[in-house]
Amino acid sequence: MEKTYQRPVSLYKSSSGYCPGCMHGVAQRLIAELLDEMSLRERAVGIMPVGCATLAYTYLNFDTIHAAHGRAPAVATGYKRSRPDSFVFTYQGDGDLAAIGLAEIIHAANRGEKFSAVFINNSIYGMTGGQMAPTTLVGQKSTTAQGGRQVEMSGYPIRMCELLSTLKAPVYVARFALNTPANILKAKKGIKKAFTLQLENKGFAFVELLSNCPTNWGLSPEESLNWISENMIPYYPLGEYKTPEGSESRGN
Ligand SMILES: Cc1ncc(C[n+]2csc(CCOP(=O)(O)OP(=O)(O)O)c2C)c(N)n1
Ligand code: SF4
Repeated sequence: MEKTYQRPVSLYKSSSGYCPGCMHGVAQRLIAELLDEMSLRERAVGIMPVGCATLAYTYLNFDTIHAAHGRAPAVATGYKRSRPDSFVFTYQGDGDLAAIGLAEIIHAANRGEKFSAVFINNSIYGMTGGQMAPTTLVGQKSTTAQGGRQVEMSGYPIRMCELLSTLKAPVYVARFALNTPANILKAKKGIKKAFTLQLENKGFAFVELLSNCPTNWGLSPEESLNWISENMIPYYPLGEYKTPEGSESRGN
């Protein structure tokens, strides 16, 4: 019988320490599958953030570097510039990328650095117990906003794709979601597009993935996936915001 499902070589044979139902594991598996399929494992280096996202280095079977808070784009810049033949990607959560490291990501994107950025938006700080992040939705409760996010106090949730796609340099800016099998397959295609553009030496690519945090949202894994559809996607529309062709195709 043909074996259609197997562990990518780019993924260690270990059990996951992520909370049950957390989609970080799915996002990381997509990356591992692509590195295998695109024969990139030997020259890949993943730049890891702080937060639950960083645990990726425990599971990914290729070189990784752990960057200080929010500094993954700066480390990726240095690595890629000094070793242009390497394949470099960052993997960051929303606390790391959109709060602590907001300047780093904006300037790396604006310089058109030739690496790929994978951004996990789970609307909250996962690892440190569910504080409000720049992506926390209006009214969404968190440990530091127990009555729900209030615009008067905290402003509106930041939409990273919309913000970065106003810059001239990035070649690809797109948002996908990990809430359904169909959307997971679309996300894989989007990450592949970003990786391919790097291989073609085209420039900076940014892929946002709407994800979940069942533990800090206080929901079951299934409820958390529904919560993405009902609450996150309406505020964070899916689609390609910037492509090399200059076209836009939102809402797919
Ligand atoms: C009290 C405290 N403040 C700040 C930090 C630094 N820190 C480490 S992980 C993290 C949260 C990261 O959240 P996010 O980037 O959203 O990633 P996730 O955990 O959701 O993957 C922060 C702020 C810390 N460890 N402890
Ligand atoms: S705390 Fe949230 S983001 Fe972290 S592993 Fe658990 S579910 Fe995932």
